[in-house]
Amino acid sequence: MKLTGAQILMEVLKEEGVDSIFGFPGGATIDIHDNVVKTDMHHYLVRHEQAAVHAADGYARVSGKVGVCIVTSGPGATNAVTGIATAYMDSIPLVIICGQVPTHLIGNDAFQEVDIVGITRPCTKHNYLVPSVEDLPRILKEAFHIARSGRPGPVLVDIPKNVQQGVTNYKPNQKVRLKSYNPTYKPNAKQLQKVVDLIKSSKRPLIFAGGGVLLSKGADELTRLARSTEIPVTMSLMGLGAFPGTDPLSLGMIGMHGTYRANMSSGECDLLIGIGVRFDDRVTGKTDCFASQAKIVHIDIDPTSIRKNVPVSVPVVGDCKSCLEILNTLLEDEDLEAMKARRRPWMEKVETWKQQYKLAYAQEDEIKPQFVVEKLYELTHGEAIITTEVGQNQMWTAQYYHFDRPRQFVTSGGLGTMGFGLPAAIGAQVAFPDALVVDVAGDGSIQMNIQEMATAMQYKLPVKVVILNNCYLGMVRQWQELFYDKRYACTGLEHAPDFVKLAEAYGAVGFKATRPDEVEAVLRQGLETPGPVIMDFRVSREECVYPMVPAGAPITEMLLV
Ligand SMILES: Cc1ncc(C[n+]2csc(CCOP(=O)(O)OP(=O)(O)O)c2C)c(N)n1
Repeated sequence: MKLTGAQILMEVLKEEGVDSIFGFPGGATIDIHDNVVKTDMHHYLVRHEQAAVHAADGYARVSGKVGVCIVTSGPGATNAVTGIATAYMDSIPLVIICGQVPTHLIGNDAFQEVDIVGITRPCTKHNYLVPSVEDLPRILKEAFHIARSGRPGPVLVDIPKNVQQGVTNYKPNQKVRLKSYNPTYKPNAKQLQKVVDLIKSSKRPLIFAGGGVLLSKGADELTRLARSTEIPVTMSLMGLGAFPGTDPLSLGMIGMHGTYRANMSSGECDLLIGIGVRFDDRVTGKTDCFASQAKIVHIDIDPTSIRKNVPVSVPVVGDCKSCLEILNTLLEDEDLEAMKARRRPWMEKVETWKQQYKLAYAQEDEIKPQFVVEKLYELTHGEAIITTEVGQNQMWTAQYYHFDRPRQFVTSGGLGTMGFGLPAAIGAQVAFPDALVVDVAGDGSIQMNIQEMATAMQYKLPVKVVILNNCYLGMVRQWQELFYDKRYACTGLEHAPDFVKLAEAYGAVGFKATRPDEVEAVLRQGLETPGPVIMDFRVSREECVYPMVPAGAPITEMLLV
């Protein structure tokens, strides 16, 4: 059948099962947007392109599907870059469709022309400038395939206007043939046998799980492995939810703001099994000292991430879920009871660390931010989908909201993008319209994409925003307090909008709490009020996130209060 480029795009999106698209139009996408509204797909018009990408990203993180967004050429495309880099760092599958000036104008400084393929080369898994309408179906199919397979990531497709308008013969459901791209899903059995041998001989093992476990949908297999062998589990920020946070074997988050027990365990374990992790510097601290007594096993689908940051004794390249399945099967033949008995002293030690330093704060006259997150956890029974902005709000959420299931916690881990949380919450709410979706925000970050309240209102997406309002760029202020003699350079946010009135200006509802005894009532009201809500909690201004490992120090050297 003969179709235009824009029509072909719709056909491929339908074939790929796309039901929701986030976008912002321009001259270079008029043909595409004109066709989107002729389909059954829902298009969500955001107020800024960065938000379109974050919303598609939030949608992808909670649903496990590929997120899709459409932005126009030039400023539309450059506005999208932060969102693309955010998804790239966290390995989130996205297809970003960009409008581009007609092919004959490319390279001529045409109106709203920018080399977005060049700009995004280092922050996309792959990207394409579509040279002709004949190439479009193949490229689109490849884009989806690359985005979701192997280590997932964002793929950008830049489509010139004449390609959108050009006509060609379209054959549905074309097969993808990419000779040079073959991710290794199936692990090497011998390597996994080595892992089993190490588990058998280890006296002090520790599992370190990351976002790769969630991306591979391997959380159940991880839980089985940990429970059958009774190995304690710590998680990276991106891995929270890969293993139930309330399980007795969970040590919580590791790293710069990790728990005492997790960080100490990593320092003293003799075997560290890293699964779907990057060994990011926020996790390892001083790398020479990280897990220095341990043999390190690294299981990952991306061979290039293995040995990138830490030395590894046993590398295993493969899909995390498949690797965990095989490990579980191999372990069925082992004497697990004897193994557990040998490790009793280790488990006792871990338990002592657990009791020695619990996450703690003192709720006094002012509202403590930790108290707000704890109450939120209590009132939502730990069941909400939580997104965060970036900063202290993000770390307190990671520490005090205990994530028991996969894809419940949505946060910008790798890039640490302020302004991520609200649009990501919108995307998550689109994926799960009936779920309670809450963005925990700082007063700084929320102002980076607050305009998306309008999007939430327009599409009746009842996201709730909890602002931990300390009138500071709190996380930076914390560093200034601890390492710069309290010189709070450029971090004061004394002038802020009245968030209650701002909510109302968007047609939403706002609440404010200034005293600890108001926290519960405001949360209850806010969560029960239909539609989008902003809750402004005036929290203790100079509260710090603890534990904290100073940058570059070993992670066992924590500042505890
Ligand atoms: C786009 C962007 N700009 C700057 C930063 C650096 N940064 C990291 S945390 C932080 C402070 C965030 O302040 P706020 O949103 O008020 O949250 P709080 O730390 O107070 O909870 C800043 C400025 C960043 N992560 N992202």
